[in-house]
Amino acid sequence: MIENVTCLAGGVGAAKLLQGLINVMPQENLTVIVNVGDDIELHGLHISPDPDIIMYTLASIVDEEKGWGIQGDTFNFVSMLKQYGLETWFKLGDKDLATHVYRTCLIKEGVPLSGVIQRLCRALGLKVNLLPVTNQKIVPQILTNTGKMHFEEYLVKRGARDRVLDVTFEGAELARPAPGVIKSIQDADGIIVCPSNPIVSIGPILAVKEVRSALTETSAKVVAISPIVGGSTIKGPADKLMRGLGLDVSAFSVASLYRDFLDTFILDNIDEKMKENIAKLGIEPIATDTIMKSLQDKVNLATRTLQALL
Ligand code: FO1
Repeated sequence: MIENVTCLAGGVGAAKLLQGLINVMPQENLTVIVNVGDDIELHGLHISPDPDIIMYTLASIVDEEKGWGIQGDTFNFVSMLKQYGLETWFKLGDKDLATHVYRTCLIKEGVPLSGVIQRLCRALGLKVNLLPVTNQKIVPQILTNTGKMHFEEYLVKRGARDRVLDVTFEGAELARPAPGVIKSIQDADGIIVCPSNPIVSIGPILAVKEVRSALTETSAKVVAISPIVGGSTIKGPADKLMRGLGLDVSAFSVASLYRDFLDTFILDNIDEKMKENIAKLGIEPIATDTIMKSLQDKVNLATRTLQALL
């Protein structure tokens, strides 16, 4: 019987699966370990994209079309910043701004990121247990042909146009798992690696001390869903990052990255032919429809994933 489920999650792709999961299981039994490697300080504010995307999505206030930010939000703040000649490449909506201001105030008062996320979740009526993988900084540095930069600068400011040469995680050695993270892996009846960017979303989570070993040691089944379908990403730059690191851009390549702790890998029907090679890694392959457009798609994939945990 699968009661307590722990997920490893990044941003948009993970949020869609989680939306399906909370429709088929109690939120109280769902723990989400979320990437904080996209976090960035802009305009003196602590911005935390992946936790915010998950919270807004589960609270049904996310801008569905973009996958981030708050639906119907206005952008008066950034247009006034522009008038002052400040950089506005990262579009902060006016309602979204409240989240960054509140988070920054709490952090200034000494509240750890885990406490901030807990307060935001409760205020948004969420019962899911959302944990940052660490309360410290772990910042992916994208080394490109034009220099080293923050992931958001690479993706948003420069439109992922630079050639990726390497990705490193600044602060990984010192980053400790946030309270409850390791325990949520050890106590889980099942673990899901969401369809997120394996390099800069799941990568930073796995880079935090003890997380990877907890995943290899747990008796619970670990199931991942491929973020790569038919050799490309649904959204985001995972394909460019993988190619830059000399990795094949394929479902098989993602399964190989997780092979030391993975039991089952869910890939899209379009990649059915990869099942045999994935099985040779000692991982059970499951082919299904993994494209999540409608809520029903999300519920179907969530249901299929929970079945795979049995
Ligand atoms: N992505 C963009 O492509 N452009 C933006 O202006 C932008 C603003 C933004 C503001 C808040 C937030 O939580 C996310 C935002 N994102 C934006 C998404 C973000 O860059 C990435 O999608 C995630 O970091 C990937 O997980």
